Amino acid sequence: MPRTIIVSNRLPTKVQRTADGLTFQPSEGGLATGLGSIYRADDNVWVGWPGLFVEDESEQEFVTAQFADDSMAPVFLTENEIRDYYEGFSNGTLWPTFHYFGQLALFDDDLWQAYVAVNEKFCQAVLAQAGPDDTIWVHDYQLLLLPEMLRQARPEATIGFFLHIPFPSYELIRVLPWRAELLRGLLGADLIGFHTFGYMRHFLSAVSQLLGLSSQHGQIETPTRTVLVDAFPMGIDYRRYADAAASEAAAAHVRAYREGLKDVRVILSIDRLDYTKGIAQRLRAFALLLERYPEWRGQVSLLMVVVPSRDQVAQYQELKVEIDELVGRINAQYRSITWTPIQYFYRSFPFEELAALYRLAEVAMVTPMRDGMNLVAKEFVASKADQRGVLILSERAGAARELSDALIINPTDTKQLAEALHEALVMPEDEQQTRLANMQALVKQYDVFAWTKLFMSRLAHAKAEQHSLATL
Ligand code: GDG
Repeated sequence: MPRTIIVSNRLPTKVQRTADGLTFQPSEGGLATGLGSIYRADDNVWVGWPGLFVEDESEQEFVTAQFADDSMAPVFLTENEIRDYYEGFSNGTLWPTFHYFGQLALFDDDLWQAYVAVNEKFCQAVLAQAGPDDTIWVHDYQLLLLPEMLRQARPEATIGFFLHIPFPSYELIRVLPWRAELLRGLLGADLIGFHTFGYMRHFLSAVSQLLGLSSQHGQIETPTRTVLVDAFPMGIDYRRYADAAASEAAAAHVRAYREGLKDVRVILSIDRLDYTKGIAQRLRAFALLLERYPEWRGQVSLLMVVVPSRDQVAQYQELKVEIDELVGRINAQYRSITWTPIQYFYRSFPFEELAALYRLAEVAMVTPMRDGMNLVAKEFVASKADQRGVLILSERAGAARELSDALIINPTDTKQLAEALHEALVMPEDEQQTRLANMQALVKQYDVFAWTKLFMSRLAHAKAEQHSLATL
């Protein structure tokens, strides 16, 4: 029976080195949840890096055996590969370029060579798993070259690719010395998916301007094949968030938090530490709210969760210092003995507590500078059983295309953001309800399971069309 091989940089399990040896924990990420139903079924398998350096051969065998029980095949990376392919080219070159932070991008041919070599390594790992009739679904910016490498090895294979981050304007892509290779790498796929039509348009324009390949209705004609390109906005496991937020466990957490917070109103902010997320701008907007509307002092707190991420990279360390200083300054300026303006956490929360935070908050500030989709926005919407709450959402998050009932803002416009905060805090309940009901209907219908199903069926369809054209 044909199988599905999922490929992503990280496996959907967190492996950690502790005093007692290696520990394995399922990841709660959206991708792991959405694809969980696929890769655990039949003989399907997920190929990826376990997320840490495993040098010892016997330890590698132990990890491989643990993963095999859960339908996963690990790709081990050396310390140099982690530094040059992952932290270097993926997070130091592609991540800033694709999020319009071109000035931060590294242009270093050694990093590029490591990226090519690791994509090759993934290719070998996939080929070791995949039979000729299997479907291969590759994910994200760390593996842009993989579709074409697989195509060279298996010309008939069914290969899908999904990009989780924005695809930027041609003007950013053209700056990359390796732009043509990257685009050709992607064109090895039969179907290339993006979160929005905007990203898809940018991709088609880059392919046309840099490779001279035209397209019609999302179909690119290469000299040898037709490649289909389409938008598939990723969803969440709606029920999981709605149920968790409505649970007695979440209610108990909320009661406990309320003892400390008293009746202060809560604005929520949750992200990984990243310069794309607009965390510092958000803090400045909150400070401006307190300055312009002194009536909110003592009444409202910003509960800000920053999840540690990429803390080996200098830019991320600098951003952490900037956020620490801003929080310190704003709290020192406005706080009282009984009220803290910003409740700041630099850590992650267990899922049950995250659900409680979504339930507790009246306003969520999701204001990235750029974000492929942003699942936090959808999770907040799903968590509001009583349909009370306001989402403030950046126009530059992919989610803004669908969640048009949020208060949509430009995250660099601090004044607009401060005004949106005020508007959210005074919004009548019936208006909150109408907006949330509209957004809930959408997030519920296009959940992560629908997303997976749609992508897989489009991929099967694209392949079938190619076959019928080839036999004409
Ligand atoms: C990339 C793209 C795109 C956060 N804090 C905690 C926690 N989280 C969970 C959230 C959410 C996930 O992490 C973050 O997902 P996002 O979509 O917001 O952002 P990225 O990590 O940058 O993801 C993004 C996504 O891929 C999917 O395609 O939407 O644009 O950048 O699920 O709930 N989970 C727990 N504790 C925390 O403290 N348990």
